[in-house]
Formats: sequence, C-alpha cells, structure tokens
Amino acid sequence: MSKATDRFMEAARAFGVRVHARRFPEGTKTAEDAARAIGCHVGQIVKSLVFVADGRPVVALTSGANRVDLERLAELLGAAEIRRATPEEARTATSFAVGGTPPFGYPERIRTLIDEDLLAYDEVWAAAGTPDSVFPLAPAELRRASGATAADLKES
Ligand code: 5CA
Repeated sequence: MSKATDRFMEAARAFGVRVHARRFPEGTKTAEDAARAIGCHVGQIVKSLVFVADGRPVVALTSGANRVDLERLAELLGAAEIRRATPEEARTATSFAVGGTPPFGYPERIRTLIDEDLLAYDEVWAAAGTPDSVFPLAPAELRRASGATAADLKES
C-alpha cells in the first residue's frame, strides 16, 4: 500500500473505522473506473467531492451515479457562494489528492454532506487515499465516521 493509503488507514482508526483497502493496479480514479474494477454498481461508489462555500471547504459524499446540483448544495449549506475546489484547495483541506480523496480522516474536521442515495445500498466503496485504492463499508458507518448530514443533493 502507498504512503497515502497507510496515512488514511491510520487516520481512519482514530475515527473508529477498520479500513480494508484494496488496490487495483488498473486504477480507480473515477467512479466508473472504480465500479468496473470492483464489479459493483456505479451508484455504490462514493465520490468525495470538495467544494468551497463562502470561503470554507465542504465535502459532498456523492453517489457515483449522481451529479451534485450546486444550487441545491448552496441552499442546504445556507451559503451565498459555492464552487468546486481547485485540486490545490482540495489537497490543502483534505491532505489527499483529487482522485484518491477519502470520505473522512482529514487533518481538521470539514463540514460534510452525504447523498441520501448512498444510504440505500448494503455496501458502498470509497477511495482510500490514492487513485488506485478503495475500501468497502456500510453507508451507516460512512455517515457516522464522516459526521455527515444526509441530503438530496443531486441534479435531477
Ligand atoms: N477514486 C474515485 C472513486 S472513489 C474518486 O476519487 N472519484 S471522485 O469522483 O471522488 O474524484 C474524482 C473527481 O475529482 C472527479 O469527479 C472530479 O470532479 C474531481 N476533479 C478532477 N479533476 C479536477 C480538477 N481539476 N478540479 C477540481 N476537481 C477535479
């Protein structure tokens, strides 16, 4: 496992989650790549997307089947301004690179929302710190560990 995955697994332990990361040399950079490698439904892949809302980082744990509706996200957060984080901003906030961003385990707490569609699955898969590693967990555990608020944040 890479240093970033080791770092995430260590951080996850502090959140009470035992991460069993799996590495796929063919890559799990996008939700589609990850679903293909794992052999699961793309909706079961957790995209850990970083936004900047009124100057503060926010994470939206989004089903791989959905796209975030920015207006809905702003409304849910009560934010006047919202945009995607740049890769540099995302790395600064989470300490992980885009494409491998895990759903929790950041140096400081980041306000987090979870796409309610993820909660319908028995098991979901999220990035474990690198663009070629993922780990499975129950959505309820994901919600608890990330401290996320469940919401309907998808584009219709
Ligand atoms: N490992 C996979 C599945 S767990 C993963 O991390 N997917 S992801 O969706 O959470 O991360 C990839 C996302 O990073 C892309 O959907 C894209 O929205 C975002 N991204 C890629 N390039 C950029 C960029 N230049 N600026 C901001 N976001 C980016």
